[in-house]
This record gives sequence, C-alpha cells and structure tokens, in this order.
Amino acid sequence: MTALNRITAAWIVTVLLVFPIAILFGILMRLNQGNALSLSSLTFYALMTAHGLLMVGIWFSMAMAGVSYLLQRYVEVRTWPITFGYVLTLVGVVLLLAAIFVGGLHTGWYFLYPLPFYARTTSWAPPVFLLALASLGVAWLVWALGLLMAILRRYSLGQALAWQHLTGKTEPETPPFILITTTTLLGVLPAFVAAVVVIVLFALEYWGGLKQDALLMKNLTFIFGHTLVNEMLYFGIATLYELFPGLAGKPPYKTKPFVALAWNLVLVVVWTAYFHHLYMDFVQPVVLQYIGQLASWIAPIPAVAVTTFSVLATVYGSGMKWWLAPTFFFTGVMFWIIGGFAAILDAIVANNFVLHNTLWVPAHFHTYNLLGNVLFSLGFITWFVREKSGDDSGRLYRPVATLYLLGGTGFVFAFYIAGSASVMRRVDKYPELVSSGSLWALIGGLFAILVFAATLLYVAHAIQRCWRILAAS
Ligand code: HEM
Ligand SMILES: [Cu+2]
Repeated sequence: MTALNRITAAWIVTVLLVFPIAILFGILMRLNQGNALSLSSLTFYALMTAHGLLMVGIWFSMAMAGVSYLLQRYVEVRTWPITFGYVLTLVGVVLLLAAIFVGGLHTGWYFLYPLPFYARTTSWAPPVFLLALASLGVAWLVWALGLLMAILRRYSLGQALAWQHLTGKTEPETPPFILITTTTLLGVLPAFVAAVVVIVLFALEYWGGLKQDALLMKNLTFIFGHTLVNEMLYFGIATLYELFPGLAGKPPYKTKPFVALAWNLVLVVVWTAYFHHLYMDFVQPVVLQYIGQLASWIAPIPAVAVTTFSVLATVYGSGMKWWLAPTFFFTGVMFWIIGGFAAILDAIVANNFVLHNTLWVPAHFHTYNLLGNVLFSLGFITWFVREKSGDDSGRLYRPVATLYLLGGTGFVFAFYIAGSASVMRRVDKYPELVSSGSLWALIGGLFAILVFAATLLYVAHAIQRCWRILAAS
C-alpha cells in the first residue's frame, strides 16, 4: 500500500468524522432559529463560527486531497507536503476548537476586524485563534506549493496553463486536470499571502497596540476568504474532469482552445471578484465596485459553461450506469449552476442593496457547497473506495442519494425563501418584523436532518473501508 493511498485514506477518515459533527452544529442553529430549541446567544455564535470554519476547512482539505491523489497520473507526487499539511491542519483545528469552545471566541467564520478582539469571553482566545489560522495557512501553503512544484517539474508554466492550446496547437498536450489544478493552485497563493498579512496586522494590534485600518483589514480578509472558498470549488471541478468521462465509459477530456481560454480567464479574474463583499462599504473606491461586479460575472461563467457543456455531452448517449460516484458528480454540477446563478444575482450592486447579509447569502453558498463541492469530493471518495476495496456502495445508492438530495434541496430552499423575504443572516432568534424566518428555519432544520441521516449511512460505509486501507499498511 503506497504512502499516497495511506494519506488519502487518512484525509477521508478525518474529513468524514468531522462532517456529521459540523452538520449537527448547523441543525442546532436552524432549530434554535425555529424556536424548537433555546440556546444562549453565545452558544449559537460559537456553533456558527465552528460550523463555518470546520466546513470550509474540511472541504478545502478534501478537495486538495483528491487532487493530490489524482495528480500521480501525470507527475511524480511526493507525499511529505500532503502529510505536513495534514498534521498542521489537525493542529490548527484543535487550536481553533479550543479558542471557540473554551476561549469563547464567536466571531463568525471570516472573523472580520475588529471582532476577534471583542467577540470572546477570555483574554487568550484571540492569540490562540491567530495561531490556529497561522497553522492552517502554513499547512495549506506548503501543501499547495508542493503540488505546484510537482507539476512544474514535468511541465513548463506556459504548458501547465495550456498556453500552446490557446493558439490551437495540440502538442504537447496539457490534460484539463493539469490546467485546472495549476490555475487553482496559483489562484490560492495570494489568498494565503493575504492571510499571513492579516494575521500579522492583528498581532501588531493585539501585542503592539497599533490600530489597524478597518477597510484594509476587510479587503485582506476577503481576498483570503472569498478566494479560498471560490478556489476549493475549482479543485472539485478538476477532480470531476479527471474522473467523470471514465465513469461514463468515455475517453478522457482534451484541452480545447476555449477550455484553455476559460480557465486562464478564471485565473486572473478570480482575484478581483472578492470586491463584491465590499459593495456596502461606501469608502471603498468606486472603481473597485465596478471591477468587482464585472469579475463576479466573468469568474464563474466560463468555468460553469464549459463544465456543464462537457458533462452533458458526456452523459448524452453514454449508457452511463448510475451509481453513487457519477450521481454525486452530475448532481454537483447541476446545483453548482443554480447556486452560481443565485450568487451572481447577489453580486450585482443594485440587488446587493436588498440581499446583502440576508439568508440569500447562506442560500447560495450552501447550494454550491453542500450540493456542489461536497458532492464532488464525495464523488472522489466513492470512486477511491471502489478502487481500493472493490465495493461500489450499491446498497447505499438509493437511500443516500434520495435522502441527501431531497434533504439538501429542502434545506437550501428554506434559506432562499427566507432570504427573499429579507430575513437577515447570522441572527440567533428572529425579531417580530421577520417572524416568517422562524417557520422557514424549522422547515430547513427538518430537511437538514434528512441530510444528516444520509451522511451517517455514507460515512459509516466509507470510513470502514478507508480504515481497512490504513490498517493494512
Ligand atoms: C446539512 C448541512 C448543513 C446545515 C444544516 C448547515 C446550517 C447552517 C446554518 C443554520 C448556518 C447559519 C445561517 C445564518 O443564520 O446565518 C450556516 C452557516 C454557514 N455554513 Fe452551513 N450548513 C450545512 C452545510 C454546510 C456546508 C457543507 C458548508 C461548506 C462549506 C457550510 C458552510 C457554512 C458557512 C461558511 C456558514 C457561515 C458562517 C458564518 O456566517 O460565519 N455549511 N450553516
Ligand atoms: Cu465572494
């Protein structure tokens, strides 16, 4: 059993152990908003912070782990950066949970300045939190650089970005997987740099009393936060490009000129899309608001269009045998389109006046995470489990697919309805003015319990088999 199999199995076991816990936090929040429970505000915000950070952390890591495994098809992958990433991520998560559940930190997942200094119950929570973030940042930076170097040992930068295909040349060939992985790895690097800078600035204020500029801090925070969650979706897409045609019994995808163009465009545009988080900040230079709106349109559209087209063309007339892996990939793409469309609506300045910080926001990002990116990773995991154990989880197909998709759809639908009724996000109990929010919270919570049930069934299956891979080595 190779080291790469082992570390991949370790990632799967870890991520799948944390996932149901993080879902449970989400259900508790929804039931609290639906008045079926009565948590203290502090507990609610601690759960919210832990839920958001854990979810983003595990699914970013799992997307990277899937890509790391598949990369060995094209280049020599060294396992040490992945193992390093694994260990430091665990350290980061433990520190994070300590800061939240012992230190009383409850800033929300993107810890907007100056919240870490105030939203806490102990004096040591902010430094431990900063340490946790630093640990995660270093873990993922080293891991990402390791993968990038592995690619650049085999391909030149221009080849890895498929520049030769832009002009219609077919040789040397850059597989779409290499192209998307490279653009995504390059894409996350500025996010990690911004994270380091923001941590240092927080530290300067905490220990040195040096007041920071709130607008600068907000920009840096969203270069990090937005870019991280945006790019993790593209790692999932890379995995899909690599595995989906094979699942349909078709030859691998090739990098056509428009595919090369789409992803090169994504590479540069993705860095400026984050401005859409600052539309309500009137002190932000106006030109950046225009750039933000344009970039928010341009960043997802080429990728979505090309991917949707490829996936539909693959399925059409393929006689695809539908089991969990292709079902996860296919439905993931469909919900990605829906969630992406809902996100673009919100990223239009005029709409943002109405939708800003309403439940429309969790509505769209849960659509392309819970029903998009997570499904891409689950598709990879299901494929990996079958490769290694021969078990295609056939028994689970109907119950898991039905409960997860039905529950997930109902859960996000409740967010959309409440969001369009202007119910605000990040509130533990709804005031009279938006009391319809409570009903939709309850409905959303009940649907989420279906997702939880599907997850438990699936997790028990996959962990057992990955555990055997670990134990056999
Ligand atoms: C069935 C599964 C899930 C449930 C029940 C759930 C529930 C929730 C709830 C109730 C909130 C707070 C919404 C508000 O009132 O503002 C929330 C926020 C959030 N969720 Fe989920 N969620 C689920 C899955 C996921 C997944 C898969 C991700 C993956 C990235 C995710 C990431 C987040 C993030 C980033 C936030 C924002 C936290 C913040 O505002 O600081 N969730 N979720
Ligand atoms: Cu964003």
